[in-house]
Amino acid sequence: MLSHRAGYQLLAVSQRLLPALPTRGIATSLLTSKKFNSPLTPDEVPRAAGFPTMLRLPMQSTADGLDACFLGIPMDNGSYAHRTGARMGPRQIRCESCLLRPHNTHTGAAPYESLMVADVGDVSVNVFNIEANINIIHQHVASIISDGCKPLIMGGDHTISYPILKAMKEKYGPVGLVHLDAHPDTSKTTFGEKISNATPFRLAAEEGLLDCERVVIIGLRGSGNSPIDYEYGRNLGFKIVPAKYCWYKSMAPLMAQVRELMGDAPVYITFDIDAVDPGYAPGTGTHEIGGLTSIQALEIIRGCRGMKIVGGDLVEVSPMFDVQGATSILAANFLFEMLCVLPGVVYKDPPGSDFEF
Ligand SMILES: [Mn+2]
Repeated sequence: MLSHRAGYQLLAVSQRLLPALPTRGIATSLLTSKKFNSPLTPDEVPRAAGFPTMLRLPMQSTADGLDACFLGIPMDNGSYAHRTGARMGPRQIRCESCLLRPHNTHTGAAPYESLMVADVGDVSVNVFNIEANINIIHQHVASIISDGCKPLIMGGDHTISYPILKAMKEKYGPVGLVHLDAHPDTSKTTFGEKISNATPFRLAAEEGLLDCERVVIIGLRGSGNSPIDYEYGRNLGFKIVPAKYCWYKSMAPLMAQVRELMGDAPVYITFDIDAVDPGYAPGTGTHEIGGLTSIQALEIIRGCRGMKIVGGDLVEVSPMFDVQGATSILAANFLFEMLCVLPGVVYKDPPGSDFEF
């Protein structure tokens, strides 16, 4: 497995070749006494250089010593969409994530001064066998969370949330769920099969993986298979927020209510990129018009601050249908925002506006 050491070597080489460059103490802090991992900055190594780890973080093969990690699950053989390709999501999100910087200037979050974070690579999935993948993903995630590391997971199609939630339930008990999606993903079967990206939350509910009264689905819309597509979850206690109730509004008041509902118990975030309008997120399999804006999605993730978040995923980015990487850049930003709301992240005063309006 490739290590971040290569990045350090690049750094050392560049500083030998360019001694006049201001170093601002970066080299010594990175190589010696840094308490937490830091992403490479473009002052050290240009964005187009080096290995494209998530957010330019160091890479390691296990979650040892980590408070949080980024994990890829490049699986799309559970996809029910006619536009597949989400297996390429983790790779493209990592590539586009090289744009991001370490501080969340707009919320004040300083995740790399608060948590030990790294990219722990990808789950080696079986490209032919969905049932095998359920076990592979379950066991892999279980090993990552065994010491309390909080995984932020890049899909992959939405099937992956089912085995992830199996691992979460074993560690934390039934979890609350903040679920952003155009679709409820609670179908009984697809093509007679019980496991697909249309069924993960029915399976999770059937197996007791969810604290159903603390499940909130935001962004539902589009044509349906029946007039009662949303009723399966609702009958179990899921809270439903169809997209039309979000139109023209800030999500901050909604999230205040969601935080109250979630209380102090564990919460998992699952974010299907198709919750966002295809105008912002074209690179996905199942477009539905009238979706959330990128601003509303930010408000929802930022509104999760204060919850006992134990992990999250962002799924269904399909780079082949992406326009100039826009969806992957959006996904990279949303995953960074999820990192920023994990418990323990320190916040500093963000810059205000000089006008109130
Ligand atoms: Mn979904």
